[in-house]
Amino acid sequence: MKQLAAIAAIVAIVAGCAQKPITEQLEKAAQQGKYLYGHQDDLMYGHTWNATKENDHELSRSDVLSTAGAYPAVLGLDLGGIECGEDSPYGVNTNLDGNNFDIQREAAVKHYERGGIVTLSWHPRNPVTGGDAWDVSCDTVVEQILPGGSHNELFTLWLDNLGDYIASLKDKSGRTIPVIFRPWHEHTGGWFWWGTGLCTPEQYNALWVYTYKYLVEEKGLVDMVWAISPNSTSSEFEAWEERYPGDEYVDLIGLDCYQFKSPEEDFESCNARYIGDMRRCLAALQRMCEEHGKILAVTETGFEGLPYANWWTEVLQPAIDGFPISYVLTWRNTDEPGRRDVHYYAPWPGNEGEGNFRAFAEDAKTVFLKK
Ligand code: BMA
Repeated sequence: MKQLAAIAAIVAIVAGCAQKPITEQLEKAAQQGKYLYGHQDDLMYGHTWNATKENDHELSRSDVLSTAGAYPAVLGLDLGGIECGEDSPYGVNTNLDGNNFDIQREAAVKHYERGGIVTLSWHPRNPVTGGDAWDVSCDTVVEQILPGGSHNELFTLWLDNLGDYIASLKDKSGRTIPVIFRPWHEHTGGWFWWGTGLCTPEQYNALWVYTYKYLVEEKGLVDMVWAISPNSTSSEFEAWEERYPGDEYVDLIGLDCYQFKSPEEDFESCNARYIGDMRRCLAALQRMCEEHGKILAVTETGFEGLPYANWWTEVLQPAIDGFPISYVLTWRNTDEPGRRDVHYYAPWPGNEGEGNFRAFAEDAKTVFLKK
């Protein structure tokens, strides 16, 4: 009998391990009709401050905390530049948006220890041309970095640097924290070197599987939730299914969908268009998630500069409510002089959208981190 119990315990442990730690948190929110709120680089900088520039290791500031009264539940961080190791073109130990990678590591761990979820995106340089993620001047980059290609060795080294950094995100007990990893995003658009028109669906899927196997099997990063994020501009839903590496390699399917307004357009039609696009895409993605047994999210969204004061409750919520999304993340609030009054996606103290954002945070459906 004792032996049976021991076997049962081992089976339970193994079965328990199979469930990735974060997935439960995300699934629970979606099942309760709630969604976590996320903000990119939230602890790293805001409208008038920057942890890297001030060498601030406290990491207690947040534009979201200052306006909504609570930290976002999801913290987005980007690894662009880590692949180059010491040769990061953005400066020593610095990511593409100026974050110091050591401070960023501390931010990730702090957020996790406060009970939050960390999601890592990655805007890697172009390994063939030496340009950035947006350099689409060469349409054979993916082909050249896959096994057998001329730049496979360099790319594998890049994955190694990336994996080392992710593995170094350790909590107090020395364990690597679980994260949502979201590589090769917006691949149904044509603006990143891994996008549509720059590689075949087979090559895209092979790139994903190569990345997965390297990070999971070689680097031992077994707790990552793998998120794939097609973008909304493509109305061909088949493209989402075609550029999908397979259920074994994906845990979450998210949508990247922004609101854009031309000067001629009025808010009424612009808001309606965004709500319509989002709902049409989320309906299709919900179906896809159900068919594949995956978690749904809005992995990136926002209206740059929040030009519509009641955006949160009058535009964003009507766009996403009713879908079983686990989280919704808005993009970053830069502090760069000359850009900070334009490039922000969450309110900051004194911004006219503050009140409406607080209403959004107080809504029973949204999940923030209590202080
Ligand atoms: C874009 C902008 C850029 C930034 C990039 C990666 O949408 O915010 O300034 O470098 O995301 O974070």
